[in-house]
Amino acid sequence: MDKINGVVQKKYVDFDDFAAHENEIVTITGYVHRIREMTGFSFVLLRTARDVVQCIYAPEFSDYRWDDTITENSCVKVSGKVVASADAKGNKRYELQIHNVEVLSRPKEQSPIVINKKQLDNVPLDTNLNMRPLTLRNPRERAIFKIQEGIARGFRDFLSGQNFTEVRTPKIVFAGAEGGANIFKLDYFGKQVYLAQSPQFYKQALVGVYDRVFEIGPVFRAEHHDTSRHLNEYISMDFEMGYIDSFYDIMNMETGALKYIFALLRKEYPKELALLQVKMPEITEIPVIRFKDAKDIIVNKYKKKITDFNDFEPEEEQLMCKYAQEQFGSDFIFVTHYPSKKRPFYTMDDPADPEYTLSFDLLFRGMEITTGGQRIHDYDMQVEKMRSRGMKVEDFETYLMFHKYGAPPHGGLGLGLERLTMNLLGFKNVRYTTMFPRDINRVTP
Ligand code: AMO
Repeated sequence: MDKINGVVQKKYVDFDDFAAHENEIVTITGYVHRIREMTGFSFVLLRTARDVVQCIYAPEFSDYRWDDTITENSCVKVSGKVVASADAKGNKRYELQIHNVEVLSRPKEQSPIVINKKQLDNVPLDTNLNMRPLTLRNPRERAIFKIQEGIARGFRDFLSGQNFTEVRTPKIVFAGAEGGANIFKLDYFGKQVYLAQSPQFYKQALVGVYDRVFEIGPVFRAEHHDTSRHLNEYISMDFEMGYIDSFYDIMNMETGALKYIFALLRKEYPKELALLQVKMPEITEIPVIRFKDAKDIIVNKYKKKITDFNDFEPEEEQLMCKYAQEQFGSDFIFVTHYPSKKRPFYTMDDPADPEYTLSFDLLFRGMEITTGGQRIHDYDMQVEKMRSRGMKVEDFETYLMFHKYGAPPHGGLGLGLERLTMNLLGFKNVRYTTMFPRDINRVTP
């Protein structure tokens, strides 16, 4: 009988290990990315999981003879000798002198678009998204999502180190947590239910269990407009923490998480950062401004006419980011004390001025990436606020169990992963930083 012992042997060498194998024969696997025939030899670029490795075929390296039927996008196993060379700038690098190529599979057709350059040249966004399984193979495209992986990983690592428990909450829910019309309704065996707009109710309940929780998961918003910053499904990085002194604890925790994330990217994702020419933000401290004061600055300094006194328009977010850059040299700015009218029912009003809330947004390079704040933890206060908003309290019985049976002062936030990635990498449309976007016109691939 066969038995499996769980010992996973590394079968092939990674490009990162080439230095340790200089002048040795190794085997690597990957896609044939590009073949360039020269006089007497050929460059064969091999696309491995994270690199494009330069391999060289020449008859003098071995008895192996190049098979002319090998095309780009063939999956191959290449053996050869690791040799040191220099790139155009004279930096040491490694390449592989081919001794053998084993073809594992061949593409049925040639790729309809050119993906084997550093970047997708002149491919319209729509085509890029229509052909995601293919376009994501482009080194620059895949680097976007490698960096995104690093962001989520940093968020998780940092919070785990701060005694947060990772949780997973349902996405089919009994009620919308965030209000507004952007909720997807679902027929659930004849009963109307919804797709979760956020894990809000659950993360609050779990503060009563673990004190500190976080979740990285999909949330759903039925956005009726086609904008460059809204998706119908996005990844929300949420946390919620109990026993806070004020919502400043939340902003501090987020600032710590961001510092950690950027340090992790610098350390472990330098290839992708270089490929995408990312301008990394430097965070020491993040300036904080009240919503009311921000509106004054927008009017007085930037001479903009305000049309919405309770929220920011996208252009106003841009102006506040400009202000943060000019005044503090910061890519980030926290805006606090948003008007109560525009914040969800669970938000704690400011006892000093109940028209405003103990809440905040974080703006980054021109756009809101986070909403957070302190929540109501007192049962009567929460019920009262729900009633004042015309909500049917009976419908929220299970949500209110948390408040009814004892809740600590607490708060948290939701950080949009695609938006953070978008503004970090300098894209103008959030679809570029969404692997398989869902918007009003798109549910495929
Ligand atoms: P909010 O609704 O402001 O707050 O969402 C939090 C963050 O999620 C991102 N985001 C979106 N990203 C892409 N497409 C969308 N349609 C979209 N909508 C929102 C933004 C935003 O800042 N429960 C609260 C958070 C909390 O207080 O804990 C909430 O969901 O980056």
